Amino acid sequence: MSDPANEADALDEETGRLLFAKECTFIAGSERIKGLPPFTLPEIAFAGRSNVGKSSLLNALTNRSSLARVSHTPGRTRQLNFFDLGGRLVLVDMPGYGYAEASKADIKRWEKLIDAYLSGRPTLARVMVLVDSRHGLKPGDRDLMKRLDERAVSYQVALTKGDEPKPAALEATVAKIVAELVKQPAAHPDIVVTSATTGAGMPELRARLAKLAAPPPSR
Ligand SMILES: Nc1nc2c(ncn2[C@@H]2O[C@H](COP(=O)(O)OP(=O)(O)O)[C@@H](O)[C@H]2O)c(=O)[nH]1
Ligand SMILES: [Mg+2]
Repeated sequence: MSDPANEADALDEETGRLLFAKECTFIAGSERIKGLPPFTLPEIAFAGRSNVGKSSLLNALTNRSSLARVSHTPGRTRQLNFFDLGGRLVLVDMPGYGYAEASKADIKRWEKLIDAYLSGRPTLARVMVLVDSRHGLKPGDRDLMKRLDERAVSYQVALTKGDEPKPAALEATVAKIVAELVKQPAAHPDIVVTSATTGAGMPELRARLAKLAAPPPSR
C-alpha cells in the first residue's frame, strides 16, 4: 500500500532534484560588506569550520564542481561567494573558520564580515551550519550559532562525512547536538546527516532548501 507521507517526501525530493539540476552561476565574491550583490532572491548560506567538507557538500548538492572551485581560487577563500541557482535561490559560500593558522587579525576580519552580513541581509532565509559528524560541535560552531541566535537568523545543522562514524557513534552525536539545539532560539530542532562521498542526505537537503526558494516564474 502506498504511504501518503512517503509520497509527499518523494514529491519534495523531486522538486529539490529539479531545482538543484538548474544552472548554478557565480554572481559575486566580496571580502567587504560594501561589495555584496543587491538583495534579489532568498539566500541560503553555508558555514562551517575549515575542512568540515563544505566544498564537497556544495559540489554534491549541485552535482558540479564549478561552485566550490570558484570559492577555492586564491583570494576568494576569505570572501563571501554568491551563486545564483536557476534564478530561484542564491547559495552563499561563507569563509571557513577555526583553522589552526588563523591569526587574531584573520579572526577579527571574519567576525566583522560575518556580523555585517548577518545583520544586513533581509533575504537570508537560512544558514546551514556544517558540522563534522566525527567531531560534533566545536567552540567555533557555538560562537557562530550564538551570533545567529542574537540576530534571529534561522539556522540548521547538517552533519558532514556521515559515512565515517560507526552508526552507534553517529546516533550519539546526533542526539547530543539535538539536545543542545533545543536551547537555541533560532536553531531548527532537527538536523540533517549527509555524506558527499555516498550522496546520503543530499535528496533530503535539496528538498528542504527548495522549500525556501522563490516560486518559479509564472508563464
Ligand atoms: N569520508 C568523507 N570525507 C569527506 C566528505 N566530504 C569531504 N571529505 C573530505 O574532507 C576533507 C575536506 O573537504 P573539503 O570539502 O575541502 O572541506 P572544506 O574545507 O570545508 O571546503 C577532504 O579531504 C575531503 O575529501 C565525506 O562526505 N566523507
Ligand atoms: Mg572549501
